[in-house]
Amino acid sequence: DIAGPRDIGLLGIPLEAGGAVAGTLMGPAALRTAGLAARLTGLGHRVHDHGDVTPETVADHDLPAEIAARCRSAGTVAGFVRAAHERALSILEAGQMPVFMGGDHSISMGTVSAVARHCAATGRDLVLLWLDAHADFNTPATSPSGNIHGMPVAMLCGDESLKPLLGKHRFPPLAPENVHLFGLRSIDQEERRAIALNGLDGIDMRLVDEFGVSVLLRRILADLDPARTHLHVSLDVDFLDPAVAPGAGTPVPGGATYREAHLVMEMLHDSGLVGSLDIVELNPFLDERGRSAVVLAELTASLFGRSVLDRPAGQRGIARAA
Ligand code: 5AB
Ligand code: MN
Ligand code: MN
Ligand code: MN
Repeated sequence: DIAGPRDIGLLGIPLEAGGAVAGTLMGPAALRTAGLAARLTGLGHRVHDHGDVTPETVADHDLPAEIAARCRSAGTVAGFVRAAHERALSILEAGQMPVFMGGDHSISMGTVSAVARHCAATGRDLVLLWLDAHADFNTPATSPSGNIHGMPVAMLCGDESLKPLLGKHRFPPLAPENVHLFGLRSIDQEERRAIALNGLDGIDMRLVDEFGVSVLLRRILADLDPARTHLHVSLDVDFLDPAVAPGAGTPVPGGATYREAHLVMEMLHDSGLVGSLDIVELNPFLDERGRSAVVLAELTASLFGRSVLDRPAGQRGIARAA
């Protein structure tokens, strides 16, 4: 039953080297302080907090010259990505539903690649919902900033130049048609070309304004077979409007409202498709009195079944009906 209790595995990945603004290393601590675990146990779930990952030590010069030269702090990022990948895999293998607490968005190179491995081993199709103002589809060759948190989607879709960040680990790259970028409002020129070329599904804020989040999300969910699909949700704090969540290092105006974001989470819960979640880019140093951390904890609770009123099964099904 999609409304039933689950075993949830929390994992903190306190990485900030993938972005330009320091502070996301405090993300896991802020989410814990915002009461994430208690909110989930309050909904009847069992929560296992696995603590924070201990990064491996990787030197920049142990990485290919292209990465070391064009990406900021590549060794540090690689160390976290590899450790996150291993820890993620063991949480998945233990049968828990992982909630990965970043850390900047480069942690997803480790978490989602582990989910992809797990899906391949268990015969399920991985679909990625990327809730973000940005596409994060840059590569070392196209990135205007050299910040690795702008590159995880390219890496997960199989970009060869980024593969070495994961070290010895191998994973099946995501099919671009199974990647849904949702909330877009800031894309770089070459990135935009690459998205079209590779056939990713991009949903920008113009579409959200014209059709609303519910129609657009339903269109994605309606195509997915619940028996086969593992949906991974990667929630970047800058998906939200900066007025709702100021704790973001790369804020972009015109983001999702509090209510739009909650509706997305509620519909995702009702779909019964979600198998794993990243909560990333929260920068408590830029936040206002913990507001953004609390919003993210509340959104996570909605994803795990919090609702204002009980919803009869028939009404829940609306979320996936075409
Ligand atoms: B985030 C930018 N496209 O590549 C780049 O916050 C920003 O994880 C990336 O979405 C933002 O540096 C990365 C300009
Ligand atoms: Mn991002
Ligand atoms: Mn972003
Ligand atoms: Mn960011």
